[in-house]
Amino acid sequence: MLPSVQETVASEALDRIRAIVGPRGWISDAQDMAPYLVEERGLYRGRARMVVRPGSTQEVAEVVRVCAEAGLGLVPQSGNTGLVGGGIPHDHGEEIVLSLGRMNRVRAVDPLNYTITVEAGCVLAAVQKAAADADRLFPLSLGAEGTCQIGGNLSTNAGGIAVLRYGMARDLVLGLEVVLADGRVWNGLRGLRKDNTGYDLKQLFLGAEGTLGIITAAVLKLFPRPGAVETGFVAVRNPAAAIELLARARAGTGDAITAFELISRTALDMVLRHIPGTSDPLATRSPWYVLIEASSGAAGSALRSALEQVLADGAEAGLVLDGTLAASGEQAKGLWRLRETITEAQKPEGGSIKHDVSVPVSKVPEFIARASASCEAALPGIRIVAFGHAGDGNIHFNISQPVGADRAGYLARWEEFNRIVHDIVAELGGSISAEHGIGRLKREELVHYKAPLEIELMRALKRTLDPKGILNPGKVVG
Ligand code: FAD
Ligand code: 2HG
Ligand code: ZN
Repeated sequence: MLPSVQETVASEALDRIRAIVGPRGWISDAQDMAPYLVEERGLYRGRARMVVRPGSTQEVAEVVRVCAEAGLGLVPQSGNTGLVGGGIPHDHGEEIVLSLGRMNRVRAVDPLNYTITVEAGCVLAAVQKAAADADRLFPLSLGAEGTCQIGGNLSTNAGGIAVLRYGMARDLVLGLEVVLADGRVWNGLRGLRKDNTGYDLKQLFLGAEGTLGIITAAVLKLFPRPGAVETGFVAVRNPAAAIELLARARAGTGDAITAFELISRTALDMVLRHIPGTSDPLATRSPWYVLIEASSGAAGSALRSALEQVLADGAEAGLVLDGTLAASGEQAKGLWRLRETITEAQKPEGGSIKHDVSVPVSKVPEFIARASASCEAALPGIRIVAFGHAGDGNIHFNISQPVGADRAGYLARWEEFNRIVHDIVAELGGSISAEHGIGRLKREELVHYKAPLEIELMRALKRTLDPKGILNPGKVVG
């Protein structure tokens, strides 16, 4: 049988793409493509015509132009650590994965302007290191920082552990370079803190999950490196005590709290069970803990004293049951490891239905209490693994299957639990995706909970910036 016109066009386009990126810039061997076609937890698996790995913005632009002409769908991918299936192609196999990993140069560091200009494929940890080498801080920090890349961080508007002080990824960007859906390059690589020349176009691409353009480079904000950092692990009576402690800690340290992470005992137990080299830092067993970090510009012991006082007052008020402050950087790392390996530690426990939600900080205790009770009533034996960035009102309300239950059967109830948890979130004025994005996982949820006008505006933007629908088709609202 003769190939269809569509297939001939696609095959010619692939030839053109191979010529653009050269032999190092594409992969089509099934085994070599495999890591690009499955995500973190194996929930989404796809197929692709090819994985393209351009080495420059110019190459990205030419590849996009060819795809636009041939009507080929492109799925941008950075470190592939996303948790909503956004970077994985569909299983019809007609899309191309565009991996940014080879574009990993630091283009410039300007310590006096407190900025760094990086390409999209720079690993987050490498950006942090480049900043530190210039005696500056790039504060974005998350458990996946050794693998995720800045293009993915900006496209998901990543949050992480320092949002309380420094904001989300969006807040750390001054300028962007973006390849548009027709292959033109928008050079918005400005390092300005003030620029009111009309619409702030970069905001369209931040958090757009690759559906409106391909981010190829960014100018990021840097900060002074803190002179003192204190890290504590604290057993608290309950989530309400944690939130009360946060308010006191902010006031008692001159607003120096940089991270405030809530950890349930269930989550901690999973870490202690599955992550080698971890141990319980406290003698007191409690259903809830917080990992608290404070930083200040000035070196010295004032910050530690202030934090000690906050914890002592908290103990007197019955909020704090026990606690420890790290005595060294090594000890602090050990405490952070207990928090950052929770995602990993949930895997051996079977199916996990995840909810990355936010509510006003003051409503966190009510959310956890109501959602826990409703989920436990719906399926006795499920294990609530609630943890996360309580200081931002962002709770990872994950629920692990009952011990011994069938994984697939449990995961088939995902939508049912979504409705239970997300309805409570909506009643409390919260968001069904605090930091992980929409991708494929939450497309239907987005339509369910967003106002029709918001969906209409989002679709209008998509049509305007990507009229042929080639950029990450079927993700977010596409
Ligand atoms: P990918 O997964 O490759 O892509 C993510 C999305 O962005 C996809 O839709 C993709 O198509 C699009 N995209 C990628 N690159 C580009 C580009 N250059 N231009 C346009 N679109 C692009 N997330 C948080 O927010 N906070 C956390 O604390 C956090 N902790 C995590 C801990 C662990 C252990 C893991 C596994 C994940 C965690 N995540 C967290 C989720 C994930 O790390 C973030 O979403 C991260 O920002 C994704 O970056 P990435 O490079 O892996 O992107
Ligand atoms: C974190 O904060 C991540 O560790 C991942 O956002 C959360 O596993 C999760 O659901
Ligand atoms: Zn998180």
